Parts: sequence; C-alpha cells; structure tokens
Amino acid sequence: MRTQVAIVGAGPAGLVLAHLLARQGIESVVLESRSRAYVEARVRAGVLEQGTVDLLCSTGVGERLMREGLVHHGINLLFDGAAHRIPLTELTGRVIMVYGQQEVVKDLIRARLEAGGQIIFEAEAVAIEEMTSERPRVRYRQNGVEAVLEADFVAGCDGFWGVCRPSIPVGVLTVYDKQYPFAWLGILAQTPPAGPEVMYAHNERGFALHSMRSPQISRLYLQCEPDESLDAWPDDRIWEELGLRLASGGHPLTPGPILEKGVTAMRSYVVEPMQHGRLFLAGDAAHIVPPTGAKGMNLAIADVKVLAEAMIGWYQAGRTDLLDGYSEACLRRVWRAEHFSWWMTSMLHRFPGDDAGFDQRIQLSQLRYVVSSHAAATSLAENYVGLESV
Ligand code: RFL
Ligand code: PHB
Repeated sequence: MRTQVAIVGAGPAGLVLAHLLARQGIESVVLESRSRAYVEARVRAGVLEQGTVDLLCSTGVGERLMREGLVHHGINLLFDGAAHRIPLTELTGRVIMVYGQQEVVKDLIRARLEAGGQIIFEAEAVAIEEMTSERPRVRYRQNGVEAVLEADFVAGCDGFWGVCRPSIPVGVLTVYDKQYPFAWLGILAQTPPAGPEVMYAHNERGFALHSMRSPQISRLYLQCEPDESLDAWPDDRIWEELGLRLASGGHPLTPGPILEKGVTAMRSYVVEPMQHGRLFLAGDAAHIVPPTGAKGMNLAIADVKVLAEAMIGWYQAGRTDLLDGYSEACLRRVWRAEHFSWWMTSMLHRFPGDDAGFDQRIQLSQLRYVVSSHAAATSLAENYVGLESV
C-alpha cells in the first residue's frame, strides 16, 4: 500500500494532522493500534487553549465543541485555607475551554471518515524503515498479518510508548528526561462539579485538582505515590481525601459513582531534534509534560499545525525549508510549555523528604506572590491560556 503521508497513531496529533492535510488535498493513511471504541473512550486531558479551539473551529471540526464545551474565564489556586482566583480573561483577553480529549478525538474521527479518509484501527506499527530515503515505510501488523505502508513522509504521532521514536538510530536524538517522585490518581465521577471553575489545591496532604467535563460529570485528581496501587483506594477513601485537600475551595464535594479510575506518572521529557530524515515526531512521541499545566494535548496539536504547513509547502511549492525547520519551530513552544508545567508542578505538589517544611514555605511564598502581584498573575495566566508566539 502507498500513500502520501503515513501517520502512526490516531490521538489528537495524528488525527489533526490527517485533517489539516486532507483540507489541502494531501492524502494520508492513519494506522492506530487500538480499536475505535478504545480510543474514543480513553479519558485524558480536558483543557483546550483558545489557539487550539480556534484551529478546530476554523477547520470545520468545532461544531460540537462550541455547543458542549465549557468556556472558562478563570482558574482558582487553593492555599492558606482559601481560594484565590486568577482571572485569565481579564489578564489576557483570552479564554480556555473545558472539553474532554476523547470528545475531540471522536469529532476528528467522524470528520475524517465522513470525508472518505482512511484510519486503519487495530493496526500496530512495528517498525519504521528507510526513513532517510525518499521512500520511507511503515511495517505494521493487522489481524496477525504483516503489511507495509509506503509514503513520502512518516509522521510519528504514536504517543510516548510508540514505535516511531525508538526506530530512530541510536545517537541521533538527545534526550532530556525528568521524573517526579509522585503520580496522580485521577477519577471521572458522576456528580455535578463542586465549583464553576478548575481548582488547583496546594495542601499539606498533597496536591489535588478539581475539574469537570459537563454540568453532571466531574474530573478530579489527587497526588499519590508513583507506584500507587488502585486497590489501596476504594471509592470512599478517594472522596474523603479529595474532600480534605479541596476543603479550602469553599465548595463541599458531593460524592457520586466513580466511572473511571487511573494512575498517571509525572514526567518531563523532550527529544531533540523532533525529526530524522523523512520521519517527523509530533506530540507525546517527542515530548511529555506533567499535566499540572494542562499543556500536553495543546502542544500535540501545535506541533502538527507546524508540520502540516511544512508538508503543504513541500507538496504545493516544492519547499524544503519548512520541513528542515520543523523541529526548531516546534521546540521553542515545547520548552516554554516544559518550563511552565514544571513550574506549576513544583509550586503545587508535596515533595517527599521535605520534613522541615522548607519546600512548602517556598511554595507558599510563590503562591502568595502569584495571586497578589498583577505581573506574576499575568505571567501564569498568559502561559495557561497559551502564548500566541513564543
Ligand atoms: P496520544 O493521545 O497518546 O495518541 C497516540 C496514539 O498512538 C497509538 N499508538 C500506535 N498506533 C499504531 N502503532 C503503534 N505502534 C502505536 N503506538 C501507539 C495510541 O494507541 C494512541 O491512540 O498522543 P498525542 O496525539 O501526541 O496526544 C497527546 C495527548 O494525548 C496528551 O499530551 C494529553 O492527554 C496530556 N494531558 C493534557 N493535555 C492538555 O493539553 N490538557 C490537559 O488538561 C491535559 N490533562 C493529560 C491530562 C494527560 C493525562 N494523562 C492520562 C497522561 C491529564 C492526564 C491525567
Ligand atoms: C482535566 O480536566 O482533566 C485537567 C484539567 C487541568 C489540568 C489537567 C487536567 O491541569
């Protein structure tokens, strides 16, 4: 089989790339190891920057997002026994939208399939070959049978655990990796959100976050051990702990049925460059941020916007400069998001070993400064809603 662009992975990065290319008449095939039902049900991110919303809307996949997404104008930082609001819109003129990643994925899959696009589910890429030639190809397995997809370019949009990044020969990539000594236990619950906006809580017992998906569905997280077992967390214990850590929000939680539970490791990770020959990495395949800054999905979509423009330049005008500059163009935004996510993580979590409370005092000083200085609040806000240029 042959196509113009072989895309590995039907997450936000792969699907948005296929969509943007198709709008310019460039053909692609998306290979996805999981089933359609699985990727459409995978609960993950929920905060979309305005730039992400604008891109989806201006390319015709924002209709349900506009109808069902929740527009937010602020976030709240909980510490010193009270909620402190960061008025994002007042400070930046921009908004964020709360809309589940799996809803973005559903909208994109439907749009691609309705337009006659090809997404092959349950097709696992096993190797990327000849990436430095003009005929790179993806070897994949479907129903136990191996097949080959040949293309002009391969887009590695297969997430952190995918096959594209490890296919690049040793020595080409420089890896920057930082792991944190804690994880997040996340739940999706059938209960109305306790407050109208996202709440980030700094607490002696550990960090907690209250978000939402709809007026009936809440999304909550609490800091836990990196190797935490879900068996240690029956529903009652989760609600009790969330209640204690989020108490200063002033909105008591109403426990409801827990629809989904999971533990997420916390990591900062970047590879440079994000390309080798005709293989281009995008999204989590190239970089990971801890979720405290709500940046991962937005960054994945920002990458493929740059990549789509570079490929369009090549197909329509024979340009190679945009492709050559892909990695550099993306990495400026990537490192800004890396810093912001690391900073939010460092300011809000309880670090093991901080028995004397030095780290906590440093964090509280930073939090008080952020909510009392217009300049500091604006800095947080402009990073949170997403910088237009970096
Ligand atoms: P994805 O979404 O992981 O998609 C990769 C796809 O590739 C498939 N795949 C393969 N397919 C074929 N062959 C192979 N060999 C393959 N190997 C893998 C996978 O099945 C999958 O479908 O990567 P992508 O597109 O780069 O998107 C990245 C985002 O998913 C990720 O950054 C965000 O979810 C991160 N994130 C958040 N981002 C935000 O912008 N805002 C948030 O509020 C936010 N909150 C979060 C988050 C991530 C979280 N977790 C679970 C890590 C909250 C959490 C808890
Ligand atoms: C979410 O709604 O899932 C969410 C919100 C904010 C974050 C991370 C995740 O920082």
